[in-house]
Amino acid sequence: MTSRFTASRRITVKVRTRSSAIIGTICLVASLALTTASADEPAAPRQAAKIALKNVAKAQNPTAGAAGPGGTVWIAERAGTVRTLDDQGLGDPVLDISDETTTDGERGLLGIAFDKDFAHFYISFTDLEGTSTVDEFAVRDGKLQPDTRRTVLTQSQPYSNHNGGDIKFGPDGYLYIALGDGGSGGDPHGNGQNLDTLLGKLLRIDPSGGEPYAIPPDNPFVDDPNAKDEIWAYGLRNPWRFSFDAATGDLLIGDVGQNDWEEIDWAPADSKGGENYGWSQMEGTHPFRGGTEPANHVPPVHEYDRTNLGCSVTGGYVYRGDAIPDLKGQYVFSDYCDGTIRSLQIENGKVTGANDLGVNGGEVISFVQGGDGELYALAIGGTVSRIDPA
Ligand SMILES: [Ca+2]
Repeated sequence: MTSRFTASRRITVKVRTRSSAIIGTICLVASLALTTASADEPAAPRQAAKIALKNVAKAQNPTAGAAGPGGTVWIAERAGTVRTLDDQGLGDPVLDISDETTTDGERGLLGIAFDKDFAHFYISFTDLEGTSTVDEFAVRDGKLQPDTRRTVLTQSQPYSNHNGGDIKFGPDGYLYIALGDGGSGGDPHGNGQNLDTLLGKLLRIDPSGGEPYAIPPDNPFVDDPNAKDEIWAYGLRNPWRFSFDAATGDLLIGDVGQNDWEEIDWAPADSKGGENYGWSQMEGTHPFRGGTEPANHVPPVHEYDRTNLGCSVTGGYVYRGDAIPDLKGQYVFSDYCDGTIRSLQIENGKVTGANDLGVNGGEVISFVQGGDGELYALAIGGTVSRIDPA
């Protein structure tokens, strides 16, 4: 089991060879399909976009980020600070909770998010007991209002790892919260498949609809007395980073594997929720330790093994910026242990192309989508890079 924050980077000279072989196979299949191509055939895979990483700032162990008001990008630092990136670089902290969190295990300040119109700001962190915590601040004139801070949701953690921690607002205006299976290894408590715990789940709540929050009435398990009402999707191990496609609303989750398989999960924008992504009966598309595939298992849209491609997937975003036309509509992601920036072309929930974008972002811990749709890669060592055209 690889700890997200301590794994050393591996040298991966075989990556390009392997990726080219995959792309070659896909191209062959696509060209054979051309003879019978019709409107509902998947689009032919595109060539890899040419990108470069532009170093725009140095942060202190950045873990997460969010598009902020006024074209800014807000960066969360693991030890508990939040700083704002603008044309002048990274400013002084606008928030400091460093006396309320620790950085042991996989703990720290792990996620930040704004709601629509930047009215509220949310932080996701582990507290001094390791409890996953989501707090809210009101935002006025682009500034946090410290005296409005309140705790929205907490979840105690049996172990220091697999906290998940990402938070994002969906296109439906609800707050989604990713929680890992609670940790250790192999999901010893069976949390992934247990609908009576928030661990190993993607949650969906309405933080403005009640105190401390309301349950959206169409959440998938509200009528099931044996399931937590907050649950949107389950069977997740450590959904460290997830995102919604800014154009389509589709959901993409990077779920970190146990020993063998890293996976990207996908759900369409019109999903009613309730997806079972399989953990810990399944690791990717493979039964885990003799597990039985659940009848409702939603397999990953993409998985990769750990022989050369990494050991801890870092979920990213579907690129919807303007700077790199060839990258438009492609899902950009990486791996913490490998650092290569990669992209997937996804059509109707099927991967139709996979590219190695030929640049390495170091220990890529997270991606951030700016308000203009451009993407940033965060390396835990501190580098904040914008993904630019080459
Ligand atoms: Ca899975």
